[in-house]
Amino acid sequence: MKLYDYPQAPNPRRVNIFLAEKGIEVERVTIDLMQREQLNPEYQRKNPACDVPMLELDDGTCISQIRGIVHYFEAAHPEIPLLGSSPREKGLVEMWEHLAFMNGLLAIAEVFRNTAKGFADRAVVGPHNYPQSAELAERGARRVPNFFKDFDKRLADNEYVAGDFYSMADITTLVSCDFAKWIKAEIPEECGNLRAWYDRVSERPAVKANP
Ligand SMILES: N[C@@H](CCC(=O)N[C@@H](CS)C(=O)NCC(=O)O)C(=O)O
Repeated sequence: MKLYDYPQAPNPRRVNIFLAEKGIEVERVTIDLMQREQLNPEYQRKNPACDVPMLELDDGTCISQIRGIVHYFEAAHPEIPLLGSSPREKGLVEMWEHLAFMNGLLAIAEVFRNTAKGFADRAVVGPHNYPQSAELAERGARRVPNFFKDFDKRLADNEYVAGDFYSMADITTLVSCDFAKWIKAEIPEECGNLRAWYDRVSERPAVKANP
């Protein structure tokens, strides 16, 4: 089994923290995004989405998309559940992880990918090239403070993002908060609940091992 990885990037970091929390070791192959190795024909044959992370099983099956990868590992290694235990918990983890990805990580990516020089023709992840859009960058910049506020509100009454247990929803929210620094956005002072949660989860060994 091999995990195609680029640990400097936010999305692979989500899976790397998840695996570290579960204590799972996997052989890694680096796909250098700076060299655009994700677009090499050989990699594209394995992963038509042209992104990282991607998991290749010993029988040659290739699973990309973080949801696919974490569900594979959760089913194969159910101990230390990170996608919830009961039906209620599983539903809440899916809900809050998806919201963190859509309204946090993707809002930040909307700014980053539509402004960073090296992404002039690569505003969207995948096999197709798209030009940058100043309007999307501007919209993303308006969405990011709302992500912080909405998650601050959620954490006013909950110890963790999905409830009273640590989960993949925390991992994606944490990675989004760190990714925000790439566009010079920080958790605002007034978001005290989110800040306290951020400080707490940042201390976890799995997070520290995957900075
Ligand atoms: N929706 C994907 C996101 C993966 C993704 O966006 N990965 C980025 C790195 S953070 C990537 O591979 N980028 C390739 C590129 O920029 O062309 C997932 O859930 O796995």
